Formats: sequence, C-alpha cells, structure tokens
Amino acid sequence: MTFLTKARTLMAATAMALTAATGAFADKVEVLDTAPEDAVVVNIDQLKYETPEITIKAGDAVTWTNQEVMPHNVHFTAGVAAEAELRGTMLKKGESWSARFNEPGTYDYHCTPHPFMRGKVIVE
Ligand SMILES: [Cu+2]
Repeated sequence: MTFLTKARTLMAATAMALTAATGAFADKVEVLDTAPEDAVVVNIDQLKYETPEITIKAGDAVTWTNQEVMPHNVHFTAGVAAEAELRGTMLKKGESWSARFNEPGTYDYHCTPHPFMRGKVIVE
C-alpha cells in the first residue's frame, strides 16, 4: 500500500465516520432509485456488457441500461458488494439500474440467468 493509498483510505474512513455521525451511513454499494446524470453508463446488448471492465472513483455511480429485448440484470454474489448477495432487478429493453460505489475495490458481477455474462467495476 503506497502512502497515497493510505492517505486516501484514511480520508475515506474519516469521511465515512463523519457520514455515520450525521446518521446517513453509506453502504459499500448503494442501489439508487434514479439514474444520476453523471453516472458511468454500461450498455447491455447481444448477451454482453458492452464495457465489461470500468474504472471509477469512490462515490461514483454506474447505470446499466439494457438495449435488447432479452432481459438482463446485474448480480453481485455474497461478499462482493455486501455480506449478502446483491441481485439487481431484471431489466427489459430500455430499462436501467443504478448503483453508487462508495469504497475502493474490485466488484465482479454477472447476469443471473446468463452466468457467462460477466463484468467488473474497479473502484479507485
Ligand atoms: Cu442476461
């Protein structure tokens, strides 16, 4: 761990402690009701995530949008996004699902009915 990473981790920990103190503790991955305009978009089409690996910063949001008729979702197995699994809702064509990533790490995911569809969110 570099000094910078350590400093960042400390800053993140401090920010989280402050957030917790105000009563709005942020989960590692928060599912959002609406897609933020500045979210990084991952389109789903032809049985794949078009950008299977994305790198974002802690606090950034990601929106997955299904572009085809075949329903898809975003599924993090237990221990990845939280202690329990995080299974996104199935998306019909044109539908989106968004989540905010609050902690650095690598978050692998797949599509529940199509486990060969895999993607990764790297949070710095
Ligand atoms: Cu799928």
